[in-house]
Amino acid sequence: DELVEQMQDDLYDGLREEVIEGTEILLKRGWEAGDVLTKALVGGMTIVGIDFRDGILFVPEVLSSANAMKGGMEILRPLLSASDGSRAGKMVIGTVKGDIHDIGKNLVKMMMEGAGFEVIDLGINQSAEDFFAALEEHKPDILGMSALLTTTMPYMKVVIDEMVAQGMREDYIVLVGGAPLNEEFSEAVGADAYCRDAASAVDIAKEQVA
Ligand code: B1M
Repeated sequence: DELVEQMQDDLYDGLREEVIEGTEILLKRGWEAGDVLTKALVGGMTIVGIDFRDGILFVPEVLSSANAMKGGMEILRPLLSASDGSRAGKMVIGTVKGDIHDIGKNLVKMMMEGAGFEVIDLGINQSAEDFFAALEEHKPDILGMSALLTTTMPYMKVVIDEMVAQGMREDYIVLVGGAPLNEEFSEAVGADAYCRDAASAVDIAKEQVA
């Protein structure tokens, strides 16, 4: 599709208004919100990621792309989080200490809300103490942690070890996610499950809470 390619280019170039407009046009053409998200937005960000890795794009450019992607996500948000009002469960989620990537986490939040979960989003750069304060306050079923860096993902183990030490590990389902993680890692740090993407986070959360 030509428009999808154009949107991926616009996302690459950090053109927020154009990405918003493209999102609106695809929806008007009858596209499902989830398809606009994966094909146009996530697809575009994947290309950005490759050129970022290869030193073709730098932080300021990637920030503009992230900002453009968030513009599109704002349009999709009400469609993806059109909850049926039922309460599937409660989740506290945040990106771990030292890590400021939040697009994936925001997506998980949106899709979980769409599936009827109540989600308390702590934001980025969350320490174990921050997580514990939120668990204490909100008493969720699930603790979700996100990490996008190989240097920050070990912090998930710090949080989980501390939960064990404080005798509260069994009180929560711990789900982890982020591009550099895998099932093996999730098991090694003592999480209940690894979530490959936002859709599988929803499936796994439903399964685990039931
Ligand atoms: Co960063 N960055 N970045 N970056 N960045 C990566 C992660 C990187 C892979 C790029 C690369 O080199 N190819 C690389 C990490 C390499 C590594 O660790 N081995 C990297 C680097 C190196 C860095 C900096 C260190 C660069 C620098 O400063 N020199 C720096 C670190 C800053 C910090 O955190 N301390 C940095 C900064 C940034 C920006 C600020 C410019 C920007 C972030 C903006 C923002 O988030 N607001 C940015 C971006 C955008 C990226 C890439 C290009 C895209 C990430 C993204 O949003 N993907 C990324 C390359 C890549 O991943 N291909 C990269 C789209 C998103 C929908 O996917 O986040 O994977 P994702 O989330 C998915 C799943 O993983 C899962 O579901 C989501 C939806 O399907 N999921 C969960 C995620 N979290 C979950 C939690 C759950 C469940 C599922 O809980 C239950």
